[in-house]
Amino acid sequence: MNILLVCTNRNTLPMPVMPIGACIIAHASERSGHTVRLLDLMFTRDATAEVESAVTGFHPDAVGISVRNIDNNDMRNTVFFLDDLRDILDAIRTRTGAPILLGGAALGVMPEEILRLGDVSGGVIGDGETIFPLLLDRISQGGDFHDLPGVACIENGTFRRNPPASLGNSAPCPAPDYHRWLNTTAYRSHMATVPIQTKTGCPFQCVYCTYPKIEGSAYGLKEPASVADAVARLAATGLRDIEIVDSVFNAPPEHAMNVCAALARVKHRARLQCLELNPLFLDDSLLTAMERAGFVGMGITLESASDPVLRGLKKGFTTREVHHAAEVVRRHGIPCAWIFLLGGPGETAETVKETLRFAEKQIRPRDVAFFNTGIRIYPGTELESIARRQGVLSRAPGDMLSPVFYVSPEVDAPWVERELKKSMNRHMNFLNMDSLGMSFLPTIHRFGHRLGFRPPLWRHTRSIRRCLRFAGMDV
Ligand code: B12
Repeated sequence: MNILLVCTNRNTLPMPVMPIGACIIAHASERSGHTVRLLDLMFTRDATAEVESAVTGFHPDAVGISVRNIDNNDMRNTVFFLDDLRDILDAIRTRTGAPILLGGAALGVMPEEILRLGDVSGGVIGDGETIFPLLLDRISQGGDFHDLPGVACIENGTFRRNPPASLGNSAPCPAPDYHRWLNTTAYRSHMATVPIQTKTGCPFQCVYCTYPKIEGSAYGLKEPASVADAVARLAATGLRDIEIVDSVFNAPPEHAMNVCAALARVKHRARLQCLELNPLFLDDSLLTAMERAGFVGMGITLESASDPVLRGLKKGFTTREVHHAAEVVRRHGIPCAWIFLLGGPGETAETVKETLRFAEKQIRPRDVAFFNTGIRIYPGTELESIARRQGVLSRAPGDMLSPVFYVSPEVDAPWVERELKKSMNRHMNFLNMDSLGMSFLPTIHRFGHRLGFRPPLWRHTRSIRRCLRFAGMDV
């Protein structure tokens, strides 16, 4: 069959991200004997026109749509991405009667609401690479596919979904041939990193988080040697800035150590990074292993440095681990981005001050602190129940596709922003959501790339902010 895959993500902030999931699906569909075309809308001028022309010219027997982002998770400058999706689905449906199937992280977060956006045949929640080819087989044989694991649909107006299949451990690490499917030159010139996954699944129970909904809460570990092999292969094709996109890289800790050891054994020439480390499993042996493996950047997702908030968010660690992580990081050379989420359950003026104090005192000037204020509330999360109980949320669960945010009723959001801004004025290595949403950030990325800078660009936050402020900008 002719299979058209459309990647709908056009968001270039904070930088464009390569659609790893869609590339994996494209590869799996081709391996099953189909003729596949992947249309990546990231750098297109007129998305609807591109989609129309692809449908008319390629005559697809099935269309797969990859949907990554619902919104930008930014409470003050909210951008909602799914109006575009509606237009794209309409454009496809008016030109073909072929089944339209959705997939991608956004579908895992709010499947029902997204499936209701257009006239689609269904969607696959979670792992697409095993289910999508099976689903295509059924379509090619004129059969029904609605009993397959992970498939969701709207049937006679009612939402239905099957439990997802478990991927199991020791699967090989998928490393799609990005050059084959994407305009890799455009991505690289925007400082995009090349995604790779060492596992699926997230067993943590952070109250706000959607990761277990998207990937399941049981781990599916990729074989460490195959991760190293994939990294080496990608780097050999010039894709050297590789980012591990696991929900949390260093959990389970033995797996992260095994992956690092496997990476250290091969000569890969890649510059590795990962933005999701849990302080609970962060120690000298991990950072030494990461240094040997070739990491040039890492992120620690603390969210807070105050115990009442860490408890309220159910992070599973305390300020003891937070301070220990800071000590460990100082003993190593890998540049570090510390990620904070202000305004969670239990946040008060005092806890905000405690977190800012931690950042000001414990974070090395050459590292970066990134702060977001206000937490996106997703239906089905514990944060939704907390918000309803506290009277912060009144919208119906089915009405939460357009973004809604939580800020602890015990703290005033504009006050938090002002305190943060004061701290940012004193510390040029601090960033907030305004910094990530700057409309000229893509220009900075392209300029930086031309000058020979390579990801992660946040390593140069202090110099960039100083230059922009010198030019009169309030950043
Ligand atoms: C790593 C990550 C990042 C990294 C990406 C680095 C990189 N080089 O790729 C960084 C930090 C840069 C980032 C940025 C952002 N991210 Co992010 N990110 C993630 C994370 C943790 C993993 C994404 C990933 O690569 N997964 C691995 C791949 C293999 O999975 P996948 O692409 O989803 O594909 C699988 C399935 O979805 C499915 N599938 C995919 N497409 C298709 C198509 C069909 C037809 C089918 C059948 C199946 C299918 O099969 C695939 C293989 O199994 C997810 C959370 C999560 N656990 O998914 C959030 C997530 C995707 N991000 C999210 C958001 C909001 C953002 C930002 C907007 C945040 C911000 N304000 O800056 C930006 C947007 C960036 C952009 N330009 O679009 C949201 C999106 C949903 C939402 N709430 O709107 C998520 C879900 C987290 C959340 N808050 O819930 N992100």
